[in-house]
Amino acid sequence: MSNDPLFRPLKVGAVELSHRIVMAPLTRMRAAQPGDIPHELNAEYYGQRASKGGLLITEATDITAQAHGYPLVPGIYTSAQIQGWRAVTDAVHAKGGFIFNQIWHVGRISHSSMQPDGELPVAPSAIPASGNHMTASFETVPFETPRALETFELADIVADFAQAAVNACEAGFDGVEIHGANGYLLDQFLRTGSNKRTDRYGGSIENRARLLLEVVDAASKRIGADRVGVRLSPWGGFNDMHDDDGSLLWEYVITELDKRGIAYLHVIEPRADFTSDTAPLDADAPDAASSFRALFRGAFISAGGYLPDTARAAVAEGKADAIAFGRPFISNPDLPERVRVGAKLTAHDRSTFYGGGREGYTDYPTLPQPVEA
Ligand code: 8OZ
Repeated sequence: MSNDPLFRPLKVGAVELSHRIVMAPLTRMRAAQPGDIPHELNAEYYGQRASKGGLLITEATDITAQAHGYPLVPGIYTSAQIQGWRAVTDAVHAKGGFIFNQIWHVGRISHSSMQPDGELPVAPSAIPASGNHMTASFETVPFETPRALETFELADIVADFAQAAVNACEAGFDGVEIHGANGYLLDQFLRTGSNKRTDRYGGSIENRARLLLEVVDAASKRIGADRVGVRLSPWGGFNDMHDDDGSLLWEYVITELDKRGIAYLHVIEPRADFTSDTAPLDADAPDAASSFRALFRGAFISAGGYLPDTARAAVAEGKADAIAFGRPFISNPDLPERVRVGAKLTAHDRSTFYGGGREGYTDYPTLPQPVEA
């Protein structure tokens, strides 16, 4: 067994990883149009980042047309999309890797130009996020006031998530990650700033957590809890998130997730600002991994501004079982190997993160391959 804590095996639900360097979900806006369909270029990108026994989590993927909130992001609700993802999962499995599909509904973080029939985005309550969003054609506009979902519509959203999980398995994914983070629909239900409902999905912590937990239960029933992960962003403020309950909300949600025996919990540290490359890590932010690790018995993945050394230390201390890297995985397709040998990392170029083709996507270099004797 390796002396390096990052290179020890780890069971994550139904899969057995051989190392603990996970590729974080990363929106890249490069699905084929029309139809938001994953294609060969995406398969090449994920295939480049696959490693034997390593786990990749895909970019956030629409569960329905209503779930859509950014141009050019992929879906997992049409047969063409499922077929497109098949090339991605094949490319990853060919290298002995594993891949989970992150499934999302953006809720109010959308714009009517991207919604079916030009309707308003939907949300727990008719409260817009502050600030601006993009339209289907990448124009910047203020957020629209969303339409509050009726109670009867929530059962459909739960069923849509569960169907997306089934579709993901049909596409060859090893499991799904339910996106409960970063101010999208499930997070909008969790937090008091965006959820003012008076039905059983609003008010108390139990009520606000109900939609997320129903989604987890429905997906688990269809594909098995050992193929379901959940991502949360405790205390995170991205997309205008606010909450009045401090730690209590997160303690309740994580305790409930623990009872369900899901494959993993993936937690974003609030110290990191993934929209900036210059903002330093916030030393005063609470430490989510230290706060919640003990509440969850499955695999615990921590994300947010890690470097190889801080990742190694976090795993060695038992703060997390595995570490998800975002930006370093964009610019280092062979990140696990570079971390293993201590090689220098290539810097990323933020200007090519979203949209476009190969540039900044599949053209980052790998280490020279050792020559066979
Ligand atoms: C950056 C840009 C667009 C989407 C998230 C899926 O925040 C995202 C996202 C991030 O989780």
